[in-house]
Order: sequence, then structure tokens, then C-alpha cells
Amino acid sequence: MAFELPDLPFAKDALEPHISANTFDFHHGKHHNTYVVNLNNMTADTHMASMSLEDIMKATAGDASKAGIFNNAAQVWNHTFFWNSMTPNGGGEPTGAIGDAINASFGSYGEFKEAFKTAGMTQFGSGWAWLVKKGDKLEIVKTPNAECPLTDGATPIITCDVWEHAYYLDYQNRRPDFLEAFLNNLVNWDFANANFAG
Ligand code: MN3
Repeated sequence: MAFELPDLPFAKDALEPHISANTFDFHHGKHHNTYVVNLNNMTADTHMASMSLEDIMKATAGDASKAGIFNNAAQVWNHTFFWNSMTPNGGGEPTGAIGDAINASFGSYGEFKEAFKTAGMTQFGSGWAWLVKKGDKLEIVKTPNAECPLTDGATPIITCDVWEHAYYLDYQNRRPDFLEAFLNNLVNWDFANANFAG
């Protein structure tokens, strides 16, 4: 198969108690995997089977006739990016160049945190909250469904999945508590720094 489900970058129980192994069984093992299976089915025997996810996303974004391919390719990419945006014992105040850039763009870590949380809480329905680099500036954006800032010319730095399937088993309807746990305990600032430098 052209596209494969990547392993999680940590053990499936490594983010407990913030995100349970049970959530990863469904979110990675079922939801993420289904996007991979769908994308393979939709691109089988086409030139897209040998394209990168990023190139498929850029080639199909905004094209209603290719919405199925875009949605599945972007959801494969977004979920892999989300797993890498987290690490055991992560979160809290950033270190390195991204910390300085956050202070320069948002005033302080506290103001960044509130803005990121608000983006995640106010994304109506399914979607994603992102920290992105646009030009030499950091911005917080939210996207609906499978949409990804990559197709708007921005460089994703970190993301948090705010689809209900991301938190419902652990937090039920309490999306703000999930976002708080993500920011306080899970953000992988090394990954953020690598994306910021790249
Ligand atoms: Mn998800």
C-alpha cells in the first residue's frame, strides 16, 4: 500500500493520565488508520499513489471534486503531526527559540496559552487549533474538519485535534479541560523548535 499508518512516537499509555491508552486505541488504531485505508483506496492506480501527502493536499485543497482525497490525505497528515506535537512530561513554558518568538508575537506565554485555548474552544464542531509560522511571525489559527494551514502557505509548528473523538473518552464534553492538559502537560517544544527552525 502506498500510504501507511505511522507508529505513535511514544507508548500508547505514555501520556496517561492526560490521554488514555484507550483513546489511542481508537484515535490512532481506528480513526487515523481509517484515513490511511480510505486514502489508499481512493488513490489506488492513480498518479497520486506515488505523491507525498503534502503534494496531494496542495493539489486538491479547495477542489470540491477532490474533497474526499483531500480530507483523507490531510487527516493522515494532521494526525501524524498531532502525535508528534505531544510528548510525555511536555507542555508548560516553552524553551529555546520558540519561547522567544512566542513572547515577541503574543506578549507572553500566558497570552499565547489563552489565545490557543480560545481557538480550540471556539472551533465550532470538528477541527484543529494550530500554532503556525507565517513569514517571520507566529500566529494561532483554527481550521474546520480536515483543513490544514499548510495549504495556506503557513508552516505548522504544533497542533491540537479538537474533534470530539480526540477527547470524549477521557473528558466527555469538557474540551477546555483537554486543551488545558495539552498545553500544561503534553506540548512537545522540541518538535515546535524543529518546525520553527525548518
Ligand atoms: Mn482526530
